[in-house]
Amino acid sequence: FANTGYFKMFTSADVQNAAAKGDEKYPKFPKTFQYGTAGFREKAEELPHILYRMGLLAALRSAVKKAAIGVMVTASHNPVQDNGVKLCDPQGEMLEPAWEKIGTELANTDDVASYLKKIIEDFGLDSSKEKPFVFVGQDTRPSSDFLAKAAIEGAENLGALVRDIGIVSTPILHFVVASRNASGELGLPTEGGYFNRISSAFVQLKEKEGLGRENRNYKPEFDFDGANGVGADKMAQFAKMLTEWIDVTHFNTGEGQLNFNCGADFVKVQQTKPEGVPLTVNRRGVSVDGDADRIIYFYTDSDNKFHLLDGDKIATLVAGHLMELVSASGLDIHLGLVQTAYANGSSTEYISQTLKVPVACVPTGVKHLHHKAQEFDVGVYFEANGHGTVIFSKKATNLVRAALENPELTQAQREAAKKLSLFGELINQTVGDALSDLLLVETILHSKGWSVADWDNAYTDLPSRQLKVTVKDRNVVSTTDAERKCVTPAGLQDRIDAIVANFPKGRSFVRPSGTEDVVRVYAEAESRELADELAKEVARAVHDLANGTGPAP
Ligand code: G16
Repeated sequence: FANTGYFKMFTSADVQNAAAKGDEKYPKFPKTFQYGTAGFREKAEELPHILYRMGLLAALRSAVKKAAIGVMVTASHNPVQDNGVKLCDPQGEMLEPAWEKIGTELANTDDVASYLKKIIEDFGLDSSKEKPFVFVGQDTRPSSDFLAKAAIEGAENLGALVRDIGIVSTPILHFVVASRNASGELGLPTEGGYFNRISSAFVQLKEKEGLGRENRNYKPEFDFDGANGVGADKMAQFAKMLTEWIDVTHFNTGEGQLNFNCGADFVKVQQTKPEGVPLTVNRRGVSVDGDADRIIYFYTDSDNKFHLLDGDKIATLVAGHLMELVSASGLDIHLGLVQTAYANGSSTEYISQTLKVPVACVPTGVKHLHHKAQEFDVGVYFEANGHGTVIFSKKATNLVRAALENPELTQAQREAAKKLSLFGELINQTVGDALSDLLLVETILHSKGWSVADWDNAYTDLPSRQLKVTVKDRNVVSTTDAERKCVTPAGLQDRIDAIVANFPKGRSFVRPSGTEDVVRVYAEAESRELADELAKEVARAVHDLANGTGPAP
């Protein structure tokens, strides 16, 4: 190795030592674990060995990719007693599926040293020029600190350099990883770098519009529900930086229990306002989830009717606005939108028929949406639960960049291109980011001069209902066709079809959750009562045919 710059890494002794230390300090919890929709999610006390092993895995992944990797300790929307861990790949994207399998095997093996040696051999990792580099972030759960330390120990015991960035939202961790690997393109790879990049783009967009704080029906005031999690503190930081433009009243800032009767998942699933936020007619409310990667808007009208503006509404607002800018710029950029089976039927119709934007449907999980969105020049993707973002391809970014300097374009075309470029900075393109999405929505509403009701009126959602059914083993339910059809247990899809046929505008599907030990049921129909009834009947069918536990729905 003399003068080559290479040094020996992951020697047999290092690996043996790292595995032995883990086995001793973090013994395996007797259960089979699986890397699910968003990593491992379990009761916190079952997780220490998983965290240690994911630290080991992150070190190896970093060595394979020759880039920094992220480890986020969070269970996001789950209750406070749960926790979890997900790994983030070099460009801030979710861990590659082939490595989810490796993660699952490493989590369950009884012989960690042999398994690590196999990865090292398979990927030829015995020497390197650089040490592995791992960022570790955590949410505000009481168990997160201990679990983050286990991950740090795992990574360090395999020789990685670790930067512990403390309590951050999941999207901040993703941004920092992407930024560290982007050689300065995204600014500083720190939390400060994140705040500066996004708030600076926000202010520049506002100044470009030249409209002042208010514009027609748009007012800068809104209520913010932080789900008693990390989003509360991070929103407070944005609010402080942007007082000239937004006027935020903060609720659920940590005084109550995380995600309990508040937060984006609660508001979306229960279709009601979060506890703690006062009811003020026609005032915008915003809820984020426990790690601030999902966002939901809501308001109550003068007839006391609650309105939810979920990921579908955000996707349509954003796609519509970006389409306008693309056509004003005259650039050859194709925009597409990605949804999941949870997308309200009305939203899909509005997107394809009115906005004339191509729509794709993929299985639940940001990784699937992100991947599909990469097929478009500009890909907008949102799950109905409020998890989503926009990604600009290299082609779109280069076209926009070139347009800024192109003297052959009109002033109006260059202005549109400049706005597109600023949107590319305002948006955290690595992953769904509640706070970046919030500033994106506020920018568009402001520019259009819309109140929350104006936005809501673009199209009317079909009433929908989601239920959870607890069963003996949720994996007996399997699906196909982007989760819209169920393959097993035998007979369940036929039952669902027969039930749905009795409901005008009825649609329903079931799927095993990847983050909770339940089977999820989704239903929509012509009226609220019918949607509720459809969901209940389908839930009963699941309970009957998939070994439901507890009383039938
Ligand atoms: C995670 C995933 C989302 C998914 C949600 C629910 O969100 O990142 O893509 O929609 O879980 O998944 P499931 O229905 O499989 O339980 P979060 O915000 O909890 O990380």
